[in-house]
Amino acid sequence: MNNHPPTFAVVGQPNKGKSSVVATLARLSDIEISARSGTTQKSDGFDVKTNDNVLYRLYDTPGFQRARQVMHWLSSQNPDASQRAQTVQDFIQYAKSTDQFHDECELLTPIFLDKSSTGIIYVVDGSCEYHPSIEAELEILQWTGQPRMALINPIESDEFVEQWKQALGQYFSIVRVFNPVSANFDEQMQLLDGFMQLEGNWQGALQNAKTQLKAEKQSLVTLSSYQITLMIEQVLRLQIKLPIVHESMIETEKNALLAKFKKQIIELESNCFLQLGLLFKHHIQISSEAIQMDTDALFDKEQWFLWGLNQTQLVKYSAMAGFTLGAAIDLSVGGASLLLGAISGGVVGGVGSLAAMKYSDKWLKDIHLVGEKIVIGPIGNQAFMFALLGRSISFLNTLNKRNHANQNNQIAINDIEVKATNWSKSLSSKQLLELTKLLKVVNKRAWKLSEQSKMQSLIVKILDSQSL
Ligand SMILES: Nc1nc2c(ncn2[C@@H]2O[C@H](COP(=O)(O)OP(=O)(O)OP(=O)(O)O)[C@@H](O)[C@H]2O)c(=O)[nH]1
Ligand SMILES: [Mg+2]
Repeated sequence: MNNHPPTFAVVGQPNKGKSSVVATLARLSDIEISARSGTTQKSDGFDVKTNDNVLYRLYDTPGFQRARQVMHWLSSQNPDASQRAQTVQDFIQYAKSTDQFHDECELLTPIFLDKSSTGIIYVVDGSCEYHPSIEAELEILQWTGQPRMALINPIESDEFVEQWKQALGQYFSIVRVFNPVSANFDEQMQLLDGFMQLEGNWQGALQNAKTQLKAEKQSLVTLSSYQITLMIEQVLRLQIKLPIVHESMIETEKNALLAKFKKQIIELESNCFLQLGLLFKHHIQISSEAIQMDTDALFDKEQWFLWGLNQTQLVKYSAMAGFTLGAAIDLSVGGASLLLGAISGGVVGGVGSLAAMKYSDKWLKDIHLVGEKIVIGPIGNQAFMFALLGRSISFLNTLNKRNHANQNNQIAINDIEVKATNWSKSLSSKQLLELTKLLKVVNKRAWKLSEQSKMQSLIVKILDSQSL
């Protein structure tokens, strides 16, 4: 099977999304896609693979330029229906000897590279009106005699989709609407079902491709959950210390130390996002500006309840898990000071917490004196812990939804929108309590292997329910 994977040539007029279809299906982030017509100049084959297994192959091609002249040449050879495919191949030879039909030669050549398994995917734009001038293209493709499917890409709208369906139905056994920028995984798999209908010989290979791609998707979930688990552990264990040479240093150094602490946290998170990007084969852009904006977002307490658990859940599960001090302080003075208490309770474990209250910046409560050192961290704030988890889940959702056709804008790390992902709904009360306890534990000591894998499996549970 691997010697002759099913092969498809993606053809059509210039600028209709051919390269976009290839990029999405083959998950390529470096294929050239642009609003400029005539971007693709040469045919190029791309393997859709899992590990080193080639499942099927796609050819990206330049668009038709002189279809009517080609059709004229073909008709002038006067072949009967049984000779038409051969006539198209004769044309390719003829075109190689002239420089008039560069694009047609490039786009037709892959169709005949392996006669037994090359299908044609013809891409049109459903937001543009159908025009009979393209019928020469449709006829040429019909003359090749190869299995053919048409994809209507509603680039800007679906205004003319029905019209295209009527016209293309005359020339293609399968006509589908497919938007390479937004098509989700299931829609991509449905294309494979269509290819199977086109050609019985592809059944086994494409069924196998579907199975492999689904398994790969599941392994992405597992690998992602591992990366997130590691990151959460690193962030929640982070502590930095600064020796105090003289007491007057405390005031001057504490802000610098706090900034350094935040920076290290955001770097741990960014690094995790980079790794997730690599897994999903997306370029992640991490500029220093993005990091600054993201630092502001991550440390914006207003956003924590959106990312993580809401206040009621937080109080409930914290109390059940034994985060009692922070919660007790909060409850006595009302909801608004919930965070204050949580920070001081979690970080200094009681004694230092009230003394720490005198600092106006809430984050400075994490700074305390231990012997002759200023110590910051680890962060004991539960709202923050859940927010950290929620942000990575939301980032993963963004990555997962982003098709490779959508590559003009690289994903910036601060693209993660603040919104309730409702991830906590995918866990039972028992599992939420387990999660709270795990987060509490890691604030005090590194996770044991069994705890790490428990954390990972809770994250897998969440990711699965987000239909990643
Ligand atoms: N919004 C939106 N834009 C799309 C879609 N498909 C393609 N585009 C845009 O349309 C333009 C052309 O896409 P390409 O994939 O480069 O088209 P092509 O057919 O390969 O173009 P050539 O190589 O020039 O023949 C790019 O700006 C794409 O981002 C779509 O489904 N939605
Ligand atoms: Mg192209």
